[in-house]
Amino acid sequence: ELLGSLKVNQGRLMEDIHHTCQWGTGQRWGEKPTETGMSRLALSDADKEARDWFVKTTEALGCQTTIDAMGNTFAVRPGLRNDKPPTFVGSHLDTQPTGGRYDGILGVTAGVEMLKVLADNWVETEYPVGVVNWTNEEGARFPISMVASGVWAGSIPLETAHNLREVRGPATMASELSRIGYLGSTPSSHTSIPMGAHFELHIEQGPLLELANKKIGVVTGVQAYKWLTVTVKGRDTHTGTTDLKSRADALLTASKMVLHSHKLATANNALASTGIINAFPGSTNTVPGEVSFSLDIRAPQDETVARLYQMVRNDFAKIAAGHDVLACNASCTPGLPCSVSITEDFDSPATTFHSDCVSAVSTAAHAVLGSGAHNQVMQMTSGAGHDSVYASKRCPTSMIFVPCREGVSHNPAEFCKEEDCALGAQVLLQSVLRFDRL
Ligand code: HGY
Ligand code: MN
Ligand code: MN
Ligand code: MN
Repeated sequence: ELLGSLKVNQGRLMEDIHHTCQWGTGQRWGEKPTETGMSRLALSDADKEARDWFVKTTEALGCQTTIDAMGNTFAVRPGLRNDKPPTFVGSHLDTQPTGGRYDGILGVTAGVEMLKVLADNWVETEYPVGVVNWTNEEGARFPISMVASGVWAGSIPLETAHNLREVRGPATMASELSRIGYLGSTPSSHTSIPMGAHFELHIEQGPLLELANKKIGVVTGVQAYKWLTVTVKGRDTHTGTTDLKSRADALLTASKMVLHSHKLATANNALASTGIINAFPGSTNTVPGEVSFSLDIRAPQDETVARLYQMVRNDFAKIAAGHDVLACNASCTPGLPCSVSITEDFDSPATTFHSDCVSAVSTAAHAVLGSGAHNQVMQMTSGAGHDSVYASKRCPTSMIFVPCREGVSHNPAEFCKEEDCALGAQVLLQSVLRFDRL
């Protein structure tokens, strides 16, 4: 019937992706731009440009846009009836400092493409549909990932998010939101901006679809993850006059902790990653007296993350106190004890998406792929966090994955084939239209 015949326009979708990527090409924290990479940090000038494009484009497509107190931007296209909250498509326009062109960007531009298809075909949906650009999904510049959808869902206090300082400078989210003109007056809350459902198209960012030779991932949930900041304190001393046993070397101690967290993750079928490490004072000839580092721990089950967190707390205290947890004192000189403190920056329990949305995606994928669907579609959970995690706390939610080359993401080499972008957008469009009918 009509809805099934609606087709996304692949060329137009790719044009929007590459057009919007002119803002933030590959500036690695100030390094030289690269031709394909992206560095569109949340609330940067480049992010403002992309946001302005989103508002202008969706308003030209007949949407009413609302900006909330976290800069989340909701574009809503009215339906024939408006006595039900909109079915939303959402994702994010901010990227990692050395990211790619598809993570987040594909989801938002596919939402815009959905609006274009509806407009081209004069379709009037039963209920309103919407597209949302969530602020700072990455948590790269302001170190809580999915923070703005977290505020909208009522899981993160607005104050905490507004006062969040950027990892490499003095700006806060509130100061940057107002600087770029996206500190909206509408409260950032699901009660002010309710959603009937939330669908998100995203690249998988891992290798599973490609390895299984599948085209569409029907995402049933997201694994659990927790972000910690570990601070180790020792004593600044002279590198030329302090012998090894008299040092309280904070960086050496922190390095043992990073290695140990990897051993714990290996033993518990989990992931542990350190992406940021700062050594003070940061001088070649001063043994560092203070080090802080990030620790991102993830696992499919909450209890595994909780168990790992407990082991990290226990074992890091022992390592700081000088206990030979890593059994390396036989070959290296144990120094003086350090102290350690661990702050929990973020915690996202494992998420299960709603079966009615998962089945809307699955039905749409089979309708789009036709007879070949059974060996091109697979159900899976997400290793990466997404705004759909928080959306799912307040409305039926599911996600659609498409493969990306070698599963590489958070890297300028991130790549998704044009036909896969379009296929994902087609399944997204059909998922929304089917859900609109439910
Ligand atoms: O960290 C994540 O998984 C997501 O990219 N914010
Ligand atoms: Mn993303
Ligand atoms: Mn990402
Ligand atoms: Mn000196």
